[in-house]
Amino acid sequence: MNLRTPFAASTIFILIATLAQLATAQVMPRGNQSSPPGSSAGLAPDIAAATDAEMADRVRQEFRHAWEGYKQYAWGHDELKPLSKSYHDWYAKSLLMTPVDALDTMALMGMTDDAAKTRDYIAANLSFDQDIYVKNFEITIRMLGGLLSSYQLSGDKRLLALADDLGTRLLPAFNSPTGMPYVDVNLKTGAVRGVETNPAEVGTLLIEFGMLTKLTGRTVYYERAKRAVSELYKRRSRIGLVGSGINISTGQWTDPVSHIGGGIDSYYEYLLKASLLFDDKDCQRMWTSSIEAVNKYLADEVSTGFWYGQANMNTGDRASTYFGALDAFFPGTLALSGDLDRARKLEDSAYKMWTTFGIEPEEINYKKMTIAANGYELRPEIIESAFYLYRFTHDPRYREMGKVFFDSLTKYCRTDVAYAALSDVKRKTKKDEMESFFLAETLKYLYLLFSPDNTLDLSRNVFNTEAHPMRKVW
Ligand code: DMJ
Repeated sequence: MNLRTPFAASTIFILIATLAQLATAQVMPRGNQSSPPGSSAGLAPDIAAATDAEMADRVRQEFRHAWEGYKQYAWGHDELKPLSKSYHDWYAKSLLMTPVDALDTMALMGMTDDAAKTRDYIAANLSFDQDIYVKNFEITIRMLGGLLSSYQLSGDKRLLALADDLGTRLLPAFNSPTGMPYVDVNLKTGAVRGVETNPAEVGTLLIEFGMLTKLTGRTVYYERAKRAVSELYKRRSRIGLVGSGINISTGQWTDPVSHIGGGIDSYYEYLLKASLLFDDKDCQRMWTSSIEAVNKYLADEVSTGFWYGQANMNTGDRASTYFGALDAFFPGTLALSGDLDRARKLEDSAYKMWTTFGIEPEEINYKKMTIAANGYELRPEIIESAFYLYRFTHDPRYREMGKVFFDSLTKYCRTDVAYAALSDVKRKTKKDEMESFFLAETLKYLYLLFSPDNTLDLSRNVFNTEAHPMRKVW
């Protein structure tokens, strides 16, 4: 790990992570927490025997398979429908979501020719001058994030110009009485709508808008996104938790249930990551006090393992015991913060969730180990966490887990033209959806899990929540 970075906060975090890693290595031989995950999971023999380089290559082949399916049946549109072999656009006009989201994965996988052709297509055909209301959060993490990381990887200024244009069109979202963003913004008129939102939609903008400021010199982006997250943090409860719903006009909470899952998840992730990427001391302070409350009130050690559940943000009383595919990002964030102990334990629980049902359900009741939401959306989070844990521990256990994830994906989600989400993880019933994050995140983290560390240097890059790497250089 390279410690020669001019970023003081990053250095401290990396140092903590490294020390924790060394401490772990001293007390535990590698992979000793239990038997290697792959050994009992009925892996296909060729996967069980595959080397790391072979696994990385197999993941690349599967990316290519899904990308070819998109190109053949959905080219120019937002997403491929893998069963009907048609396409889906989020709005009245396509925003080329899959190509923009998938572009940096191609670059990292060395698919230079595809990446160059896709960049040219995006530059020639993507226009944000559209009279459509878009979701500020989703368009920021997928489109703005994708354009910025691909700009940094390629140096193609056309992508930065598109990102700057998109950022300008999204800025009206912040014109609310509190400074927290409206849910939707019209890209042409700047009209806004949607006052009922959640911490993730308010707090998951600073990495992308912050990078825009660093790369264009326009300070308004950083200021607006930073104000939004600070206004949210200011409204945390007396015991330091945030709820699931907030009104951005009144600043009042509309749902007091606190957790680390969908709707709150990346708010925490970005407090930590913005402190690392921008050396932002306010974010570091907000992260430190938030994680203390989260560990105190949401962490839950029960007979089935170590989990994070739901609690009332004002009293801290346990509200329910659900954990799901989205929550599985948290071992990765804990690992990045240096807390390898909790990160390892939580990833073990998440892995148990995956293997109990043959693939990961959207949500389970972790006390009873029963399914609460019965789908698999091709989500990346558990793989993302295995990737971070592998990088910080080099414990082969996490690559073994990766083989199991890959095996289940190819067994249950692969179609003749691409990959499909599951509507029912028990019956392994496919549905006609392949979200862009499958190419942006799921296959990227799986590829990086099996690739040499220098494929993407974690001391110089911070991933946005859609797995777009942002380089600490501007
Ligand atoms: C992605 O769009 C992002 O990872 C987001 O933070 C959560 N949901 C999906 C993937 O599951």
